[in-house]
Amino acid sequence: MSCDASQPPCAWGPPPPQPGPLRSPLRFAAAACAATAALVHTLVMEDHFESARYLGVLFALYALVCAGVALLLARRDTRVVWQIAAGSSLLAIAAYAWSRAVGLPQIDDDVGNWAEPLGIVALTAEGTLVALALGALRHWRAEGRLRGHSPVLAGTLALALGLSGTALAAGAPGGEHPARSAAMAGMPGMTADAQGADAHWAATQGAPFHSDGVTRTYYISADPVVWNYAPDGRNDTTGKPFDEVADTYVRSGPGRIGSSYLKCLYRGYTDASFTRLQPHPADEQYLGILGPVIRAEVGDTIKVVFRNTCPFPASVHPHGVFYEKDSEGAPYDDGTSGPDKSDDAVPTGGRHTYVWEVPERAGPGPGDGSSVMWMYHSHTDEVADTYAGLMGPMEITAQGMARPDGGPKDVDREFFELFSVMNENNSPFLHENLRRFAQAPYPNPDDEEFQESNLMHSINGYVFGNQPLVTMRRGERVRWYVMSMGTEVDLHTPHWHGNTVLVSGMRMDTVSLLPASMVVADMVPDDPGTWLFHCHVNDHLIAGMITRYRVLS
Ligand SMILES: [Cu+2]
Repeated sequence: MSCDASQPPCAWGPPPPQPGPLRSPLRFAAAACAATAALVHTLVMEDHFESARYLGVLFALYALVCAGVALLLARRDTRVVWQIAAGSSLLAIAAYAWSRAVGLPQIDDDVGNWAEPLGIVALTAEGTLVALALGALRHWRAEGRLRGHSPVLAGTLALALGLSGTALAAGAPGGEHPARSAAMAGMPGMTADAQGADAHWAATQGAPFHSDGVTRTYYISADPVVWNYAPDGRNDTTGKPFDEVADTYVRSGPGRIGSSYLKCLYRGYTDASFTRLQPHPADEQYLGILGPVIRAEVGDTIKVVFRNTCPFPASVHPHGVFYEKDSEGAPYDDGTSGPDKSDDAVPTGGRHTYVWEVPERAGPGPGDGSSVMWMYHSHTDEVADTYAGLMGPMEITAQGMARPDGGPKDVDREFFELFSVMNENNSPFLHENLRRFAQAPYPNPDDEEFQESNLMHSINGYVFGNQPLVTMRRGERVRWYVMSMGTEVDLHTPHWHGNTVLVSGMRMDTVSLLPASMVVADMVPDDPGTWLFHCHVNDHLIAGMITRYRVLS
């Protein structure tokens, strides 16, 4: 048969598309790229299901398509297989770019996250696959030059590259969104990988507690005590007599109570007979109105044998530790009855034994030092009880870190400081205090100036530097436990002159307190001298919330 050049198509014109094999020398390498893309998308499928269901479904479908393409490329070298390979990869690349540039429906936290390691591996595999497919479709043929095992070798190499790249990327720390990783890294004990998250949640506990430590018994009585906020009768921070501002709070006289008030305080006793007060050595006098320091180690059990001699019912309610309903110390409708109510309001002359367990979750967390602070206070009439003075500090030491008394053995000195505007107007003893300490004419209790005179801006129940000086040596490991109680005026900023502290890994010389917040601040003093330690809130500072500490060289 002859050929007429004027009648295309003919043997001399462009050849028609061939349905036969494309014979790309990199067929198996392309299959490896598809397999890599399938693997990467399988690895992140679950996360994407959690983010948005439709995205998880798309990831599953795409992983299936990739796996299919890999198999087909290895077995059937046809134009349509290469077209599917190129098309699906181009779609995936476009979706990736869209998710990073604009964001997908329901998901915008990937915007800007171009450096995700697994994403880069997938993009590389898909980009290579597109390039190989285009090459194969545009007649990039082996033409018999590549024979034997070369295509299989190329495929094996590409697969090895894809698998190792995927493994490296999956283990890379940057596998999360950078902003999310940074935010999580900011949380103590929190890392962005799954293992870190597991460790974080394990540290919050939840398992039943089995005590494997000792039982530490404290004998604590709520006793009526006359308390003087300024026993030295002068301003010890200035070394001078009280000025007019100080007199607002400390001077007694007609219609003014002064610096002494009848209060109800927690006091420690030596045993259940409650006949001998726990000795208060000179270096503990600074504790002032605070109840005895309760110390325990993780694993221990704390037992508080409580007696109430105050003229109103009281309780002991702890923070942080584990208690059952008979040891909570707070009356409310909690569905309990009988013995489970005996802790709520111990009447005058009554007793109750509180049992508190000390599981891991009551002790130091991943970002804490060797001990943490809690408090205990009466919660029968929470407001009146705490203004009466029924508050105390508690510290829990990490397992294996405790001295025999329960305090941390890596600390040389510990100080407990309560910053509170004691509102004596809300004390259950207000009328008794007026009768005992003020002179006639007696004021209307609603009188604003009278009320102001009863706001005792105190540290451990001391004002204007009257707290006994606490002393430490340069280079000692000093742990300060500071807390606040009260109402909206009780936002305090304890500030140390001369030295700095470390709080949760951050250096500061002023810490922030709100009512019932507790902060542990570690100091290794390097600056000997007598230094101010005061609340930095102006109103509080001028009203007497100021004391001093001394560092010996
Ligand atoms: Cu303050």
